[in-house]
Amino acid sequence: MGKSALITGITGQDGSYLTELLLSKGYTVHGLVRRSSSFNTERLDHIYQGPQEPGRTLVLHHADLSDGVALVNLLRDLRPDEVYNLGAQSHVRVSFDAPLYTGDVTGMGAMRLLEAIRASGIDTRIYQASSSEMFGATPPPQNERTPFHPRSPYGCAKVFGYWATVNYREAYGLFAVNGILFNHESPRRGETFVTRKITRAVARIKAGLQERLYMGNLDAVRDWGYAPEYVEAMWRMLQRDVPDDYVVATGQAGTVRQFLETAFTAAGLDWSDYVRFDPKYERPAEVDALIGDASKAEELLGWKPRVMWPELARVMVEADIAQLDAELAGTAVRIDR
Ligand code: NDP
Ligand code: GDR
Repeated sequence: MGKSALITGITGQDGSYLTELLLSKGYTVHGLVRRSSSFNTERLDHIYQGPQEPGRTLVLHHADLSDGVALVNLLRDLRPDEVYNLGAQSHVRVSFDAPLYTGDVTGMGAMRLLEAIRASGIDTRIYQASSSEMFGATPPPQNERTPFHPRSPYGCAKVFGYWATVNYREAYGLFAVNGILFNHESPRRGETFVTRKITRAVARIKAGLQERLYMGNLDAVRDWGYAPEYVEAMWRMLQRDVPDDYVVATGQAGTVRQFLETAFTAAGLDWSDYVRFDPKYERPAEVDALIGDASKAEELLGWKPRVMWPELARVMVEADIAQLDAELAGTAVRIDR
């Protein structure tokens, strides 16, 4: 029999790519989905399996990271071989507006899941989606030994989740790992994160549907990688003999301004004709520069990035143009890469 996994945050960017990866490896995948008043499973539509389908390998369950009892019940019933905790309020700017909620779901949610594993007494491995945002103000390059200095409620919550994961490993011998992932993007990236906001705007401006793009700090430096490659690293971390923590990054970074220029140029446009500043998109405290050193992941996981950010920008522009064309033609299809 194949392995089974439970993914929190299965409806998000990474959750959808990880599900595809695990299904391709013969896993049965269980996903934790939170209740929403409208459908929130769009990224999974192309692989969805209905409840009536015999022998289905993708099963969705309603629960929430804020509901510890639901997590215990779910884990006790499913007894998955692996758990991937990808669920979070993951938007840094929004975390300043909803700090307690972010702390509860993104930070305490990780602890609830760890405690649910311990309390249900099951033998499972757990991956915690830690973040380069934990490094915050500490200058690059950042690796596993770099001190944390978070700059947002989101960053603080991720630091809590990180140490909770280390603590459950040390205190209870849980196979618990932290993947410290730097920014990773794709055509499935949420529309309000900077890369997708830009590539989506490029497509709309090109089609004559949008005149301006309002942005915040263009000087921020980020190390953007390609999400499907990053979920492969998550899986590899749980296949090792010993639990450990790993940085996953490309090591190549650009400014938001450079990303803008590359994305607009890919569509034959000059970004400075369209982009304007709006302080609304600035943050009370900014993370100036993140550039990761993933040599440990390369050495121990055999993981290496292939797509660097300029190519990624072009891929995302192409995907957004194709998606918009399909929407305008009334033949909308998901762009899967
Ligand atoms: P997304 O924002 O695309 O997805 C977040 C997921 O969490 C969604 O499935 C969302 O559900 C779910 N979620 C939100 N609140 C709750 C809750 N209360 N209970 C259960 N689930 C909830 O994030 P990504 O896929 O980009 O990232 C995955 C994880 O990795 C996150 O934890 C993120 O913080 C972390 N991370 C991401 C990086 C990146 O660059 N993408 C880098 C480093 C870390 P819904 O669809 O209903 O909103
Ligand atoms: P980040 O990603 O905060 O790094 O967190 P985001 O794409 O939101 O911002 C990147 C940088 O761009 C600057 N910026 C803007 N950002 C947004 N969203 N909108 C704008 O208009 C804008 N203008 C400038 C930001 O100030 C920032 O410096 C992401 C999330 O996926 C986290 O969950 C994850 O942990 C980290 O990446 C690693």
